[in-house]
Amino acid sequence: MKIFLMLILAALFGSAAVFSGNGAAAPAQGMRPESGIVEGFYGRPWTEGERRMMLHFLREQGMNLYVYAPKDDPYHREKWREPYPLEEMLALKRLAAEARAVGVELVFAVSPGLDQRFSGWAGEVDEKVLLQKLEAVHEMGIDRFAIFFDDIEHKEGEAQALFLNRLNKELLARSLTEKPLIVVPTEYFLQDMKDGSRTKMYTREFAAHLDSEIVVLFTGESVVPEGIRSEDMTEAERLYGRKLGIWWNYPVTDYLPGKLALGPVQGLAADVAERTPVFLMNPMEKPYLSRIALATGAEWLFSPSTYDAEAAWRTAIRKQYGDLADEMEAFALHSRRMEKDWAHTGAPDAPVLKEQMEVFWHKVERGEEAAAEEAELAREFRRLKDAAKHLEARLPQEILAECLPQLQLLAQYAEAGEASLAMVKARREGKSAQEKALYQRIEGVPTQWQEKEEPRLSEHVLADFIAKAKAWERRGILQIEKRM
Ligand code: 14T
Repeated sequence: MKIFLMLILAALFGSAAVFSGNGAAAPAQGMRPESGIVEGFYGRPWTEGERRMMLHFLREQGMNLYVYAPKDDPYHREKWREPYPLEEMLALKRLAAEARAVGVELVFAVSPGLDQRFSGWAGEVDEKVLLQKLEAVHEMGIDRFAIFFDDIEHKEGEAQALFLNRLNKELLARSLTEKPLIVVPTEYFLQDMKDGSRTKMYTREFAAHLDSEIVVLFTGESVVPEGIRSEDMTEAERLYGRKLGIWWNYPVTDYLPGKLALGPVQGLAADVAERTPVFLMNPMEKPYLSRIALATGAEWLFSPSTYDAEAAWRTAIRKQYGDLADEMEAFALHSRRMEKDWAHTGAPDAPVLKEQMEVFWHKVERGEEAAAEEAELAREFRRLKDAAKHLEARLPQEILAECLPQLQLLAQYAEAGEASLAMVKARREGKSAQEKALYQRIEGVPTQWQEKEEPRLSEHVLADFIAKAKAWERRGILQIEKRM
């Protein structure tokens, strides 16, 4: 009887090990893909403490991968040939130990593509140097590796693939790892894979030569897309001739660091979760505030067909912010959408309030009675101002340090919103001195931005409301001057 039970257990765990050992295969029926984050943003790499916090957080969310790939760690990318200094080596060792203790797998990535050479003697030298680097990292207790070729000039598909195949084999042969490499090709989104003959050639050559067990990551139709449709996945799978892992670029904000991505993960088709072997989210430079989006991403991955982004978002905030949840939700609602020429993603900022504001201005501009709308907006501005003040006083300092400028901007917008309402009312009541004084209170409030680093939020809602109020007042003044 005992032996029989052991046989069943061995069969169960044995087969699970076979599947989880092969990252390239589609997840077996009913098996969860591997999941977690890729610390893969441009900007200040996280501290050791932040990374430890994140390891624990991932485990709590049921995720199991942490890919180490900070673009601005010089030893990851620019100075990839150089070994880590002792201090940083030891920090990696401590992190690897923590990851093991927590039950999250730490994957170490190198991005050698800026100047790696693939042929001749120089090619051999670079390959040796890279292997030595991974060997040193392995000695620190890390036994899974990744190579990223994103964001580089030269794309030599065949040379990259042949190099990756050799490296993959060598790592396995030397027992530095038991799992195939994870890689990002130079064309990692659909527009690039398909556009132009030159680029098409890269993907074809890379795919044709790359060993089928190597795991390729994909971001969707663009670097930062609205979502991933089932068809996008099918097409990219066809182009790369394998199931693809996902590198999801939300809540990352490196291309617009003045805005915080505090919304839910959304736009990912349910069957994407069932087809991908690996789901990785690229977070913000701000690890604590990244947890809202990351928690929703985990929720999507584990219940893709019933996933409700808005509900998951509220739940994540409840869980993470306890008795500050109402205030945090009010704040976060104004900082979800990421938009910048080539990047468009995330849930809209405060869409209901935006509608109410549009109704208000519509009526005001026609000289119609808007008392109900005005009262409603006044209540909302008051609530936002209180929330901002409350959060500024009560948020744990490590979280406050990540959002103080944006919280202050929220308070400033809420106050300017109140002033705007009062200004409209003063005009109606013919109190022109008061109207003018109120205008002066909103005049200097920022509603346009020069630098991507400048704090911003609610661009199309609160900022837009203040901008409209300014324009409305200026038009009014012009008309009065004309009559004089
Ligand atoms: F490897 C990739 F999947 C990827 O997304 N690479 C980078 C990533 O490190 C960065 O955090 C992310 C968001 O900015 O986008 C990729 O980097 C780019 C790509 C661009 F097309 C940065 C600027 C670009 F114009």
